[in-house]
Amino acid sequence: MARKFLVVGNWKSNGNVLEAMEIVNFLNQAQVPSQDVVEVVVGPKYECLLPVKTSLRPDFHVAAQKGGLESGGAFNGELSVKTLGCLGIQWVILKHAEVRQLVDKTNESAGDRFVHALSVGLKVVVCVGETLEQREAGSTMEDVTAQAIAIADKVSNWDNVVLAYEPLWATGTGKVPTPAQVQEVVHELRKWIEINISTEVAYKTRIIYGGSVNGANCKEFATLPDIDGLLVGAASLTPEFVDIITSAT
Ligand code: G2H
Repeated sequence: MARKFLVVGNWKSNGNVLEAMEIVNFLNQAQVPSQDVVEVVVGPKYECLLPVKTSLRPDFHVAAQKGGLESGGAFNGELSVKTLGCLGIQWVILKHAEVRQLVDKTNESAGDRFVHALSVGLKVVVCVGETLEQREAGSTMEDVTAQAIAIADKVSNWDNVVLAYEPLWATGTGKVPTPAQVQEVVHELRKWIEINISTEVAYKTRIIYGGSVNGANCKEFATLPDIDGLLVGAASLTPEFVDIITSAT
């Protein structure tokens, strides 16, 4: 089965409920390819999850931007995966580049969240990517595969895992890698999966690209041979996102 193109809009901590509803309004009216061709997911911040989930068209899905505690308890302010399930949320984004830089700094730190999310059937987008220093030092693949190893150590079934290659230096910065740079890393990552996990997992696991994607550059990333979708930050807050959804077709 071919890998279905996936477009994830990561709204980060932007906006309030009213602004989220404005985005929902233009998404609900958008003419986009059917969900058999392109899968669309949007990730509002926590307080917007339920309003967005209840108002968004049913062929688009909603992701939390964190969540991974198994259930309730004395974890002030944390989100449990069971709560996400009750809200009808089917996706979670973990280890986003900015989270990796500021909060969950080690490769291993999202491990339990990851396991809990998968155990309740959530689909997980997990981000990997190098810093500018690592790229300049020539250790990009070493760093990306170290992050992939920390994920692979926790996963036995890859059906609900999407990897996002998200170079830290291109995230929220407006700095854009060349398509060739993205293809090179993603191709190597898929090869690594094939050698270290299995050919089947390498073939079926979607790897998407994130980092300053916009309406003008989306097509050149969307059409790369090893890219199965896009993770979009700033541009997912604007109607440009609709062009990005259609970029693979
Ligand atoms: C980075 C992306 C999505 P931006 O992957 O989080 O953000 O498109 O703003 O760089």
